Amino acid sequence: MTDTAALLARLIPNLADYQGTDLAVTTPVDGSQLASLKFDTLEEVDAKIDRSVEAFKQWRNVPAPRRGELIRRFGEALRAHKEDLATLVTLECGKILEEGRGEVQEMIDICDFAVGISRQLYGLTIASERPNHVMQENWLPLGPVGIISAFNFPVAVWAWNSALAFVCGDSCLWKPSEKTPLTALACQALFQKVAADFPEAPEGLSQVILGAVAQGERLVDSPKVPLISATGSTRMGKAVGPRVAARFGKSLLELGGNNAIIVTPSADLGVAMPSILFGSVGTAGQRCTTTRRVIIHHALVDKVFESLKTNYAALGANKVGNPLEAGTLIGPLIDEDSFKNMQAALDRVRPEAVEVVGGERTLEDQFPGGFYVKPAVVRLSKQTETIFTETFAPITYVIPYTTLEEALEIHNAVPQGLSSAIMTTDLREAEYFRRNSDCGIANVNIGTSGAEIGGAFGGEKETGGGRESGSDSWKAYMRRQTSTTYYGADRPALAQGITFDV
Ligand code: UN1
Repeated sequence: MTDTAALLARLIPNLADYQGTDLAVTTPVDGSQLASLKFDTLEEVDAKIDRSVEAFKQWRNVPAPRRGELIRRFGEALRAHKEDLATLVTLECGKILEEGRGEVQEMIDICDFAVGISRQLYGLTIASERPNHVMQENWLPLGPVGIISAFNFPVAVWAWNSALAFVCGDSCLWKPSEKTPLTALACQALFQKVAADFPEAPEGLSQVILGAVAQGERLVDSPKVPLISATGSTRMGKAVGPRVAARFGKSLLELGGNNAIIVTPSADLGVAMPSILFGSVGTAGQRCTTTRRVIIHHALVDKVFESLKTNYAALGANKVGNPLEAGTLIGPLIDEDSFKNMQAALDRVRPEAVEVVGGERTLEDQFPGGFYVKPAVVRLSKQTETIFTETFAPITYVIPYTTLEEALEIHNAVPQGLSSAIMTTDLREAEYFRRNSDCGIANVNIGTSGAEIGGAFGGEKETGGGRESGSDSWKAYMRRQTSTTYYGADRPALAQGITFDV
């Protein structure tokens, strides 16, 4: 049994400072209350933004490798508190403890990556067309970064953004999901502890904003916050993107997915099946990278569907349960609304489906306040627009195809473009898929979810176009400046060969 009060006291020693009556924080495990919090008023949001501006003015002048040292120490603190933080992630968002640990590991990994990046914020030297001139491109700190995060990766996605933003010289304002504020307060407390022992870290370098839509909008609309990085539904992104654009801010959007795995006749099913299962039902279908569609060659579709049915029935019967207990593979949905959305999606598709298996609520007696479901697999004879919207629940749609060209057409027909995969042992099929998938992520013989931090993460179309985490995503947190220097002593030449003799 987890002693929740002791866990919270260890992770958030100042929890009393946040107590209030605006928000009852409950656990999806059984619906019981974990804490009751107050929201920031809009004036408090403004004051936090102003503090963030002041913090930025100091932090941007700290040498980047020193900024990296702060993140190295934060990574160490995460290592020391990994088990506690993973347990709180599980309690607050319901993912199984093993995945809670994976989420904290993802934070540790991005801290390590950011430490390396802190010594590699490279610009360019560019050949000038003029004598005795040199051109440079420099990357400079950007300013306060607003981070809006979702419940399903309550801490890792913040860390992707903040670890990079901090080494880039920015300050951060974090508006966590109302469903998962405690994990944010825990990270904030850990960060504050590390920053307190770091003389160059200004007060207000990292701040959490507690609130709902109004507080989020205040942050999004502030011209003092040059970058808003928002993770959530496409609906949320459609509200945030234009608001940030209206004030000429930059936005980094990570929105919905409708990810598919294509299973070709040459697929090794021993490789394919575990990837399909983890991608589809892992995290109870609540990842933006969850496999929602499996597009299977018609020669294999009966066999794979039967195998999925057998596996889903076994999972539904034995592996759904308390996410804190070892052996559980599928925890609860986040809340009742999510359960209703899942049922509504199944009801919509039922008239079009060849067969629907699973999807029922389970463990109601044991957890009357928790929403546990058996994973559902739906066989379709063809893809229809009914499944074009993302449902954040474990529903897998099976769709047959005949030619690989047709498979890619089915694949790309949805409005989202986050993650994709093909199961094949044929090099030509793999390369055709990579070149034709319209997603930001295109994997071969690996599922759609569970990306490593080293690659750029994000997607096209309604997924929002943002890239965060690895590769050169750090550039989103800096501003680019082009600078030309003349080091000659004669009258300097003008570009384009212009003469202008006064
Ligand atoms: C998300 O669901 O918002 O690739 C992020 C993955 C994880 C991150 C998911 N590394 O599934």
